[in-house]
Order: sequence, then C-alpha cells, then structure tokens
Amino acid sequence: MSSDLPSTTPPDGKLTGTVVAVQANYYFVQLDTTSAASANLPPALHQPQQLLCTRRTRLKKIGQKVMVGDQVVVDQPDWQGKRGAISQVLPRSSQLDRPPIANANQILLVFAIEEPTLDPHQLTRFLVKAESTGLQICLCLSKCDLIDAAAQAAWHDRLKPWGYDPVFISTYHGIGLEQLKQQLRRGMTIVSGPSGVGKSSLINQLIPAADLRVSEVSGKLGRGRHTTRHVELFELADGGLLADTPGFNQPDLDCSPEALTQYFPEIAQRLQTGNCQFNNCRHHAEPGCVVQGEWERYPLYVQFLTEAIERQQQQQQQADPDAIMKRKVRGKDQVTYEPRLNRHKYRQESRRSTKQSVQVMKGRVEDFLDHSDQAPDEEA
Ligand SMILES: Nc1nc2c(ncn2[C@@H]2O[C@H](COP(=O)(O)OP(=O)(O)OP(=O)(O)O)[C@@H](O)[C@H]2O)c(=O)[nH]1
Ligand SMILES: [Mg+2]
Ligand SMILES: [Zn+2]
Repeated sequence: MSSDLPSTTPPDGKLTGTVVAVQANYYFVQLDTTSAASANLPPALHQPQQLLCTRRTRLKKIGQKVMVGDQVVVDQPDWQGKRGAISQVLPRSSQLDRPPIANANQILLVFAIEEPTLDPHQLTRFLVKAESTGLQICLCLSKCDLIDAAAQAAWHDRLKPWGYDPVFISTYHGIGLEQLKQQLRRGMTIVSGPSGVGKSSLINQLIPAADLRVSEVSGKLGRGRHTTRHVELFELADGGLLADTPGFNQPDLDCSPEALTQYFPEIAQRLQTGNCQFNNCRHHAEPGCVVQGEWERYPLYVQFLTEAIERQQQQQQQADPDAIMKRKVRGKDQVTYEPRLNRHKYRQESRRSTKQSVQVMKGRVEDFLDHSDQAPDEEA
C-alpha cells in the first residue's frame, strides 16, 4: 500500500501506517509493510495488517489531532493483542475538515441522475465546494440505468460547457466501472456527494471486502437516509485508496467573493480569451467584463457571489462591530450594539432584479470599485 501513500519519507527504522478509520479515541492503522520490514520486526510474529491504536498523551497535550488518512508512527506494537500507540503524525499534504480527512489528492463527486433527481443548483454547490479544496475533481453520474442513452448524452453535452466530463456509471449493471478505476488508481480519493446517490454501493462494487451498508432512498422524500455515518478508507485492488464519507445534502460555501471566481471553470475559460477591464473584476456588473454573458451557470455564479459578499460583510461586522453597529452603554457593565439607522439592510435579490440591478450598476460601477468592500447591489 506504500505506493499509494502521500510522498512523505517515513522516519527510518520506525513502524508507520495510515489511519483508515477513527472511532471515539481509537484509530485503526493500516501498517505500511515496507516500514515494518525496515523496523526490523521479526517476520515470524506474523504481524497483523491493522492495529487498533490510541494516541500518545504527548500528542493530546500539544493538541495534535489524528485524522483518517494521516500517516503516523506507531510505537510499542502489541502484535498478539493487535494494538499500538500513535506517537507521531507525519506532515500532511492536504487536509479537509468536512469530511475530516488528511492527505487526499482527489474528490470523486458522485451524483445520481435519478433517485434522487439531479439538481443542477445542488450539483453546482458541491462542485464549487469541491473546487475550493484545490484537490483534483472527478465527476461521476450514477444510476445511469434509470435513463436512456439520449438523456445521458443530453447530460454529457450540458455539463461539457461547465468544464466537466462526467463518468456515467451504474453499479447495478457494472457500467463505467473500468473507466472509473483508471481515474482512481493514484493516491487517495474522497468519495463525496449527497445521501442516497450510491457512494457506498459503488465502493462495495469496487472493493467487495469493504461490505458497506447501503439503504434505499426514502420514497416520500426521494432522498437518501444518511446510511454512512463515518469516514473510512479502503484499498483498491489496482492501487489507490478510497474514502467513503457520509452524504450531506447542502454543503456550506465559505469562500470569499474573490475566490469564488476561481471555482467556476467557465470563468477561467472566458478569461483565457480576453481580459476584463478591471483587475479585481467580480464579473457581476462591471463594464468591460468578458465573463458576464449567456452561459448556463452565470445566474448561479451571481447568486453565490451575492451570498459570498453578504457573508464577507457579516464577518467584517463581527470583527468590527463599532464600524457598522452603534455601541450603546446602558448603565454599568451593560453594553449593547444596535444597527446604525442610516445603513440599508443587505438583501438577496431575485434573478430578475439581479438583471435589473446590472443595468443600474453600470452607472455606479466606478463608485463601487472605489469602495470595494461594499456590496455591488447594496442600495445607495
Ligand atoms: N438504479 C440504481 N440504483 C442504485 C445504483 N447504485 C445504488 N443504487 C441504490 O441507491 C440506494 C442508495 O445507495 P447507497 O450506496 O446507500 O447510497 P450512499 O450514497 O452511500 O448514501 P449515504 O450513505 O446515505 O450517503 C440503494 O437503494 C442502492 O441500491 C445503481 O447503479 N442503479
Ligand atoms: Mg453510504
Ligand atoms: Zn469581469
């Protein structure tokens, strides 16, 4: 398994492994066999492949967390009891907090075409979230046995301009799995997507030994039942590690307005062929913008941008309440904050009013650029 692990050099002569699951304060560590050899462990002991480990108190004291995917040094293995203690966490090449996982290099985003029906808005949210990790993305559309070839081709053609070339799969009919395996061979892949799209079914197909629990999509709501509850890593026969994760239906976006522009491949495509007039263009209402236009997800971009600006303003307000809120001293030790009356409340716009405000904005764009901490569609 060492070939699929992140390329940190294990400390010489020490026993290392990868954390494949975490449960309460226990860590399941898959041992790196080459490190076991270099640690000069007697082969006669028939070392087990996995040890159930605790975390050394020293790590607890320095607040060092241990995550699934971590490469760790294991001390004092008890081969018969199959136990050990983690004494060191090797440097991580990446770290995600939701789902909590270290050293992954790819996200396999799984969406069902039907059951539950593919929702382009939800898919875009997941894609943006996935893009924000900086990891490679492989988009996989599952349950393609539920649609005909024409519908599949239509989805393919629709997603191409988004910048994605999805792999269509059906675990029921074994379609697309070989193609997928090729994309999963290298490194560690996080399988992500809404509940009920068939993530665990897919992993079971690829790695029968995983034997993961699978549940039917709820008839009433057409949603998954959140069958998978924790993150766990599995090794593929042809190389590569896969992490099953609990499905979640609405990832929260927490990126800045500036970062958001990097998470839509369409924007990068348009910037390849031309430049916006302003360097810090948010591609919303600025004149001389090459990004604004008739592409399918542009209204979604504007919606997410509006959310990102709103979030940024809230964060600024929290960081500096005096700037936006009026500080009121009400007697001894009692300070309250109230909104300043001359500030207009920021509101989220409908698509139609977004279009209208684009027109209005053109007139005041200079203004906006001079006060770029202000939302573009805030009322003057
Ligand atoms: N039609 C069809 N149904 C599938 C396919 N793959 C999985 N399913 C069904 O989809 C349902 C959900 O599958 P799971 O594998 O539990 O989905 P999951 O994504 O792991 O869900 P969570 O663990 O809740 O996040 C089950 O009823 C599966 O039998 C497929 O290729 N075609
Ligand atoms: Mg599952
Ligand atoms: Zn622009």
